[in-house]
Amino acid sequence: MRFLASLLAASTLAAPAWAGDIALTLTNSAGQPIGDAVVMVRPQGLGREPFRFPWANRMAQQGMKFDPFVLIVPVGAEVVFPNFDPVRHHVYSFSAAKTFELKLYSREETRRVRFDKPGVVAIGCNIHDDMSAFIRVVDTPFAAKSGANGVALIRGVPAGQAQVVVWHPHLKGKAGEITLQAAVPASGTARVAARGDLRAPRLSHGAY
Ligand SMILES: [Cu+2]
Repeated sequence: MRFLASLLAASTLAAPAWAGDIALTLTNSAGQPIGDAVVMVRPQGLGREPFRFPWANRMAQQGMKFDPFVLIVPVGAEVVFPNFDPVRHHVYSFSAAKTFELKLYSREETRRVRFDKPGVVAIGCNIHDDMSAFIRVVDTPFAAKSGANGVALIRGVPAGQAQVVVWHPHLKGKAGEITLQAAVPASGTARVAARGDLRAPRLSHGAY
């Protein structure tokens, strides 16, 4: 019994005692799913402890494209930019959240950039105008990207009211974002629906 009590005390310290998942589905007004949206959940009492995501902080150039199109990284993350193409790329951003430039480099060479402010960083290539990608720098560990089915699953959110922000680089509306409130259950999954429409992508990266 004493063992069980100390086990419970330990798990309470390690993670919120009551936490649920949020499954957010983003569709357009025709009911079609929207992938590559970033869903950021801010529960009440969100801490400032450092965190990391299970995916790599990596924006590759492969097949004359950036991969992935949208990358979520924690604030303060160092992102690598490996080039797997047999040609040179010249990666840059003029975004307020991070302005940088990685001068021409060639196959397999890797450069790193630190992203120290939350926000949207639009990435382009000076040589190939149609190359476009986005890094969303976030200050919440409760963030995920929607898949091709429009669903983003955020696990282990402390129970209670939470703010949910959905962002996609081509979403119509203010800052490309939709803000919702959700009630996170003490266990199990809250299903949340969001609706938005995409505009035609702009090749100039001036929006951010
Ligand atoms: Cu390029």
